[in-house]
Amino acid sequence: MTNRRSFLKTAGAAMLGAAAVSRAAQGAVPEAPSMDKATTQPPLAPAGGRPYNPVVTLNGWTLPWRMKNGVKEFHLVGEPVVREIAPGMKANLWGYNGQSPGPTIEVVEGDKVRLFVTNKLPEHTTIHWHGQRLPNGMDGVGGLNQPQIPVGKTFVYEFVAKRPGTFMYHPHADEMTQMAMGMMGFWITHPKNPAFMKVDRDFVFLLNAYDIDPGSYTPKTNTMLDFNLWTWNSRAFPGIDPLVCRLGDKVRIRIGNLTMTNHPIHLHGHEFVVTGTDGGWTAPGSRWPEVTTDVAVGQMRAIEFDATDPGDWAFHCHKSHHTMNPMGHQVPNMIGIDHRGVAEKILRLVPEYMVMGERGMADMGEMEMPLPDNTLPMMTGTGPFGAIEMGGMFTTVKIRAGLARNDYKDPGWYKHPAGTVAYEWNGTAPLAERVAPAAKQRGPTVSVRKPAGHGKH
Ligand SMILES: [Cu+2]
Repeated sequence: MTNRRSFLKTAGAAMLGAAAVSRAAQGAVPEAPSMDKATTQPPLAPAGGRPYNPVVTLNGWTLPWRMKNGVKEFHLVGEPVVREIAPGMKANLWGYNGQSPGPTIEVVEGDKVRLFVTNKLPEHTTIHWHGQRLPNGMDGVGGLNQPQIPVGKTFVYEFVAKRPGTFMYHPHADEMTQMAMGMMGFWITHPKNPAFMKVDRDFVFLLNAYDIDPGSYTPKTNTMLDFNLWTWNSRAFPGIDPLVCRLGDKVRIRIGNLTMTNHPIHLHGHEFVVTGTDGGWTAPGSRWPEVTTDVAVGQMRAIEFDATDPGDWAFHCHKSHHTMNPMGHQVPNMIGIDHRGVAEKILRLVPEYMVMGERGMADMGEMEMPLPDNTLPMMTGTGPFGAIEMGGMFTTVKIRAGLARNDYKDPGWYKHPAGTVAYEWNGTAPLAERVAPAAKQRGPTVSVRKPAGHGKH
């Protein structure tokens, strides 16, 4: 058995940290597979090495590897990519191997791992292996742990995947620009014992955010907080695939946050426990049931639940602006405003002016308003009952009986058993009582005109 010392001896250039590979070593660089699809790819069953239960990357894929003299070798290529954010919108991003985020890396606890990183960006870069235990010179902080990887060069990172758990990778060089452009990926180190913490379905995705003006394609990389596209693995609803689960499955979802704010992630219809954090698995006695868990900036969380109830369950960030797409966040609140006087004047100047918002913004979910090219509507998506009125960080967990073990295909909308859907009351409704004194205390009431049929209040 090779110990770590002899492993590093075989690593050649990597003994000095992540150094440029020699020309001789270049010939030995494994091929770098590339992905041209933005849809969820089936889990990649291990072709060799220690057995493990592969994960499913939401709207992503796992990078194939090769075994060379007992070392798992991967090849990541940092490069400009075009990513479909949702049907109807593409973005010019930077990513790895054809997509942003990059492919998920899957290894097993104790694996010796060698990662070739080729820089095809217009500026230098590095990769930091977020959360890993590794030699300091492999940690990827440009200038601190290694020289940055120059344009056109390939560097080698080499370490033993010591700790099983959930990790991320991203540049630590011109970080603000490179992460705002989409350079990031997921890393899973599976436990040596495949029976440990075994689940039936194991989904992974990153939380990321972009600021792309309606009608444009390239993120504004200097934005600090006011992003307008809130995405999971660089996809926005309705572009995020459903997480398809078989009824009765034990399900894990791992989430990493590489945005500039926290995201309270909320699952409908089921309670879950947080079984994993940045530092590894939580002790069973430390877990408590939740339906929402906050994933702070730079954190990873693994949640687990039993898929006990069939249906299409909403799964989303609970910040309501994070379940909207770019248009309309600057619109003033028009609820209760009588537009008519001003609308007449505006219509003389702008004949196509549309009065909206006086009853709320739900009209936005249904209307077909002309949008600039390459722009997603603010509230969108259509379900079996009509407009879903969502965007951004929203999708569904679809739980169905009778799926095959490895079936992740979208089963379509849930067919509700008769008598299990909320329904309209057709009997007499009691009149709402009005409390006159309280209204008086609030000062003079405003007279609001409602469209015909809604009465006058
Ligand atoms: Cu959020």
